Amino acid sequence: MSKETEKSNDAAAASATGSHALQFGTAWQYESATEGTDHFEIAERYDLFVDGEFVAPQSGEYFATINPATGEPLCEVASANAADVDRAVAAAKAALPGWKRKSGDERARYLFRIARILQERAREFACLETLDNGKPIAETRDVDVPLAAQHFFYHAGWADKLDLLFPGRVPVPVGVIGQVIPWNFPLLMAAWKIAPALAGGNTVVLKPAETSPLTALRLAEVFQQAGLPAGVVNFVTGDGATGQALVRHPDLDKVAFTGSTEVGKDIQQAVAGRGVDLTLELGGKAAHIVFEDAAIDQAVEGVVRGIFFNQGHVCCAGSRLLVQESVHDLFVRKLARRMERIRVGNPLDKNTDMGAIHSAAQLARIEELVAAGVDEGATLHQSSCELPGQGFWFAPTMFTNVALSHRIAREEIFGPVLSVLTFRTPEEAVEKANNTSYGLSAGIWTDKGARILWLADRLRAGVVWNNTFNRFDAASPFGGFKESGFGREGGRAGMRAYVRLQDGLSAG
Ligand code: TAP
Repeated sequence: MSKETEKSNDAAAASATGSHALQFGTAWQYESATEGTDHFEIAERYDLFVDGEFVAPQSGEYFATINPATGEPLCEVASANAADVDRAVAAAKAALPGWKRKSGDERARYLFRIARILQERAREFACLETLDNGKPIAETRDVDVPLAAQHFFYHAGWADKLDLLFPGRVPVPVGVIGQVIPWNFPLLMAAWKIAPALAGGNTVVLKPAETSPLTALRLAEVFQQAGLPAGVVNFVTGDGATGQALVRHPDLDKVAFTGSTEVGKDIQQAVAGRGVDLTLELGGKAAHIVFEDAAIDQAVEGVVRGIFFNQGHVCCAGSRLLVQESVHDLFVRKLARRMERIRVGNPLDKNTDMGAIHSAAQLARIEELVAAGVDEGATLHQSSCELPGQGFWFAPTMFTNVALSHRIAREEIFGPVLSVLTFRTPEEAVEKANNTSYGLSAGIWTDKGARILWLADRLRAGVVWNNTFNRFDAASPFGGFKESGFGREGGRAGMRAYVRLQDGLSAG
């Protein structure tokens, strides 16, 4: 047996037993009962992706990326300093004239090709995302990767129809775009940012989050495979300092950021007065409102999806449940019973519902806020599930007897923790739902269509889901009000953020 086969068999056995022993630079096997076996490699070390190739960082520094399910390092990744960022921006700037000269039809063909390759390599991407992020394979396989491919398909469709999007105006590219993304949907957030930028004729430098860079680097391989011209997309990996250097670079025409409200405010100051376009997709504390006339069992499922999907590491998570007082006890009883059935464990197991908390730092933040909830007098309910001994884990958690003033009702926990409040009238539901500095999303469960319209009109949230939650589509714009940011991603509104509109008349 070759060394490689030996390693991959060890990895497969480890994943099957739930003990993911792993070394740097290993090979992985993902076995599916119905679809055969996939095999892919994780290199020992990844460089920056600049001007169409992988290059060693001028910083000479690398950092480890960790598998959250084990706490063990997966591999090393280059840390870009200001000089590396400068090189990447220079590559994007040099590539801009050639890329924006291409016809919309030509740009569309690249995007279609990228989307198709992503689909062909879907299982490899799903496994890699699960290993680097900790989220369950059922989610990376059914949500993250298909939606990432959908974003490239969708924006390929716009690339040659921009004139139809903006009738009477002439859409032109913004220019060189600096993009910074978080760790909770690493591949999907990269797709949300890159696809519209390329469709609009812009070039890109993107910084993935320090703790989840691997699928962006593999996306770079897809771009090579698709023959995307050198420099059109560049990836600089690193920590917050790399992000700071990027958003402050003088040659950017636009910054697009997804992440925390705190960092969003810092970026707003950094770009102020520079004539740089800015879009911010920030945090949230969504109200999920359940009326007594709702289909209660379906609403319970919706609430579970709203807060426990992706371990609650979701900006639009339904983290504040507002339930009508008359059905509160029944609803909480059903929810507590349902929480017991959430399977928490090995993210590579297809039957797992909830995977690992993404990092030790995020786990510490969740623990701190849960302790604050207990101290402030809310009642804690936790699933009795057994948590693995290694890695970062937190059980599905719910608080009842929560007051609006409690930290768990105000601050974004970004974990599998639900705060339950009550209301009596629709007016009170709206008042409580809007009593937050955030305004990203909200959900409504009721049998009455008129009530949905009445509430949706009054909720200060960029996205309002009705009798469903956490549904995404490339054609549907996504973004926030208030401290959840501005600008939209997806749909026509998302495309608008990646073009500037000129007016002009031609002679004759
Ligand atoms: P942040 O700590 O804000 O980090 C986001 C990204 O910014 C990371 O790549 C980070 O690098 C980088 N960064 C950190 N400091 C920076 C600075 N001063 N200048 C430029 N870049 C900087 O957020 P996070 O913890 O990764 O993600 C969770 C947050 O993202 C939550 O608040 C969540 O609600 C929000 N989020 C929002 C959305 C939408 S669409 N609204 C979607 C997903 C997540 P490092 O990671 O390397 O430090």
